[in-house]
Amino acid sequence: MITAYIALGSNLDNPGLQLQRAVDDLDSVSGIEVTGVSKLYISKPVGPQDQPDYCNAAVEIQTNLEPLALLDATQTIENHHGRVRTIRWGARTLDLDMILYGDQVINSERLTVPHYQMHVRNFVVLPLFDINPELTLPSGRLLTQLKDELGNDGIDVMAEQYPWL
Ligand code: A4P
Ligand code: MG
Repeated sequence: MITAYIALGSNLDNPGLQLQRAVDDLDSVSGIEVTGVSKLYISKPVGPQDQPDYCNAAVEIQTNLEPLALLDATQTIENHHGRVRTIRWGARTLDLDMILYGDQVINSERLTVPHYQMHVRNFVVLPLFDINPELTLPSGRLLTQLKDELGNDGIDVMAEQYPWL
């Protein structure tokens, strides 16, 4: 079993509920068990500003799926949530990003892990910190250090304890 971390984001069609359902969807995949869930956050959009605020969260999972099989599973869930891919960084019903997969570094056509934007996004780092404040990245950097650097600009807690709603 590998411990992996998935970041969740949504800013369309009842975002909080989209994320709550996505946690349950992930847990019901064969080969994935959700073992930690962050607080639920609301955050200002990064990228195009003419879109609604986002709900963001993260989960810790134990999985026996290989990285690409895990990506297939998360993309299937995105599609079931009515995800339509149009504008880069544009509005979406559900975005599931693989942030960490054990301590592996992956650079393939379909997959970059750790996620290439994680160290500039407090809406990814704060939820991970809720679940595992001791986390160390494959590079050796401490999550707690990233969290201090990024601060709390543009992000607030919406709900503390899962189930959030
Ligand atoms: N891909 C490569 N690495 C990964 C990975 N680690 N996890 C590939 C998931 N996918 C990965 O993703 C495009 C391709 O990236 C996939 O087909 C996969 O093979 P996508 O989800 O289809 O496209 P996207 O989400 O529009 O692009 P991208 O770059 O993933 O966008 P982001 O970075 O997810 O940005 N503001 C706030 N406040 N909160 C947010 O959650 N999210 C975004 C989306 C913008 N602004 C935001 C938020
Ligand atoms: Mg994405």
